[in-house]
Amino acid sequence: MAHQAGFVSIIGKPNAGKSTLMNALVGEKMSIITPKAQTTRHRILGIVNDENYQIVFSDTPGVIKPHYALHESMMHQVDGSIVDADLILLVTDIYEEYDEADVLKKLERSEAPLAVLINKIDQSDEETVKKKVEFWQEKLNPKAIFAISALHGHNIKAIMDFVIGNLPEHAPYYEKDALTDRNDRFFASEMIREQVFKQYKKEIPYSTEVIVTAFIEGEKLYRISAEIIVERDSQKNIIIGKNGEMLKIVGTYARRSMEEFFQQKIFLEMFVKVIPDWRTKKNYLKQFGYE
Ligand code: GDP
Ligand code: K
Ligand code: MG
Repeated sequence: MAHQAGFVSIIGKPNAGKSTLMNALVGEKMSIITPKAQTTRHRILGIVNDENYQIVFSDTPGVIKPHYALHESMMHQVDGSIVDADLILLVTDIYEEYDEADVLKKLERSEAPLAVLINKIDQSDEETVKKKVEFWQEKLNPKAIFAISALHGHNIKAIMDFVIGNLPEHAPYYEKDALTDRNDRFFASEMIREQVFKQYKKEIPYSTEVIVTAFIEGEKLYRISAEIIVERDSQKNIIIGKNGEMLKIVGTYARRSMEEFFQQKIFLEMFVKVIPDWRTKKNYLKQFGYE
């Protein structure tokens, strides 16, 4: 049998469950997940390898209207992932509303086979699911519609079968033991950012970037240094907290995630730095890896 390989883009609105789905499909925690919108800022690849196929899933930021330069970069990545796709999985929260202006417009430009995934059916009932299936049938007439729960792993197998059934014949794009295109530093910074999203309120997570400045793989432990970058002094004080308590909490949880992910003991040190309005400045965005 000829080898199959292809790019599968996971798109949808913020909080639909894209990152949860990607992790369920790949079986590893590649993408950070929080209840807040716009947690995912970069396109992240998760690769599933088998003797006969290689599926390259691509988790993307949620589709939004750009308000500042960082958002523009995020939407650029969504557009790119639609153009490159051999297959598209549109994830929708069963209770979210759709109109022509959002994701649908972006999909019109693609000829790739599309499956609509109606997610979070664990929070719903049969009647609502049936109505949503009809809605999507009417709206997009996709190749397949699945009612799923990414969180509980419901119908993940059906999606995998659909993907494999529609994957083009192609040589592998990546090494057959590759899990992702991202390096260890990226995952380390994402695990800190996940805690920033979980531990702080309001604009703090959106004003924060995390850069890993050192990643030293010792025999007994990894030494990781990171900068937490915020936009103002007041935010720096909030990040650190009274007597450094908040930063300590972030560090403890991030370190635990890293120890699980890397299967190594981790020594983590973090510094908080202010770069005024970094989100709106193209030179900083470029430096932080947003194209
Ligand atoms: P993304 O912004 O589209 O990447 O969404 P996330 O994967 O970050 O998930 C957003 C929130 O929805 C998180 O709190 C998830 O735990 C939750 N979530 C994702 N899938 C499901 C699901 O199938 N059922 C329920 N009840 N919650 C889910
Ligand atoms: K989210
Ligand atoms: Mg996400």
